[in-house]
Amino acid sequence: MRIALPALIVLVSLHGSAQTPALKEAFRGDFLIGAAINTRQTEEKDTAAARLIPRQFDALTPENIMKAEIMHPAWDRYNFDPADKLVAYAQRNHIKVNAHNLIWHSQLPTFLRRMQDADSVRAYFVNHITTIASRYDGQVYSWDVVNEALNEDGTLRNSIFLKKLGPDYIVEAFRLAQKAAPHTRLYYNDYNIEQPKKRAGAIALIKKIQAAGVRIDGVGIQGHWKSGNVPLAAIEASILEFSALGVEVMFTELDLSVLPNPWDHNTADVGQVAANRAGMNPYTNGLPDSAQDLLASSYADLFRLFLRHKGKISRITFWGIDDGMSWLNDFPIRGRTNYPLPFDRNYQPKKAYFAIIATKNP
Ligand code: 9MR
Repeated sequence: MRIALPALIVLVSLHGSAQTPALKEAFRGDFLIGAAINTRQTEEKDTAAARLIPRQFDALTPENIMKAEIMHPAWDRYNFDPADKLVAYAQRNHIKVNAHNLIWHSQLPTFLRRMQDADSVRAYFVNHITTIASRYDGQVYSWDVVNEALNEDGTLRNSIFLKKLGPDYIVEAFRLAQKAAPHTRLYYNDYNIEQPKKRAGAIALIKKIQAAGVRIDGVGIQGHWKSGNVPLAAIEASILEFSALGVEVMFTELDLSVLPNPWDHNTADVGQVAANRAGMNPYTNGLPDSAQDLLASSYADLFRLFLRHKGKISRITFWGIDDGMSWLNDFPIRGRTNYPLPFDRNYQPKKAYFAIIATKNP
């Protein structure tokens, strides 16, 4: 049987052969391409993932192991082992690590959640940032120093840190990180900060840090959006406004949910949950072509926008490698089957993957 050359190229590329450039190669010189990974992957327990990660990505973010709950389980006890392994894995594979994260209201260790007295919270805050940031200085490329400190209206979230330390705690977090990690880039990271009110809050916060003479190197827009409904105009305005502050702009937790939203708002607040009900989990037997196409065109629209502003964007990180590991299978409703990433449950590239790569050669 003879196969025409164009068909052959498509066949070959659909199987992810050497002819298809990897994401990191396609966007080399534009921005880093990262993914959130977990211990199963850094310990290389899964051979398909072990092959795929170093080929596709030049940046990684630990999805969970550097969060306070895991890294700092008791007042005087730190659990460095998983993060040390992750750093060694990244060094072996020449991948930059964005450490995630130092100060966040969520996933806090129990001893801190129970703490009433402000002096003890302050002592935790100083010890936590100083101990962890200094240990990994020169080992990781960057830190999400403060994560998700803002409400949707741009005011400060009423976290334990705001309540006990007051509104300057964010500047103080960056000041401590700067001292402990002089060789590490320091970022603020949040979801929905492309939206005008929350964006204005993030801009005020960055300006406040800068006015205090403290270093902040970048801002991470998480990018938990919906397939077919990506807020492109707000994203573009954010790229322009954030970069005008002289900081790197990054998209740090990109994924596009294809499932119905139980609410009329968009949030990545892990504290929020919704009940399951009929019609909320429509694709348990696979994603129909129409939904697959919509996901691909949504990703293509986004990457075209990213490329238009490539000089202002330093990294695009997907929140996970493959659809099977995505947090969106359990958020905001537990136990659904979502398809938000460029690789499917067998680590095979999806239409979205090829659509992303194709934005380089329109
Ligand atoms: O994807 C993460 C999930 O596995 C965890 O259970 C959850 C709570 O720690 O956090 C998820 O990651 C969040 C990230 O750390 C901050 N932005 C929102 C992300 C999705 O919830």
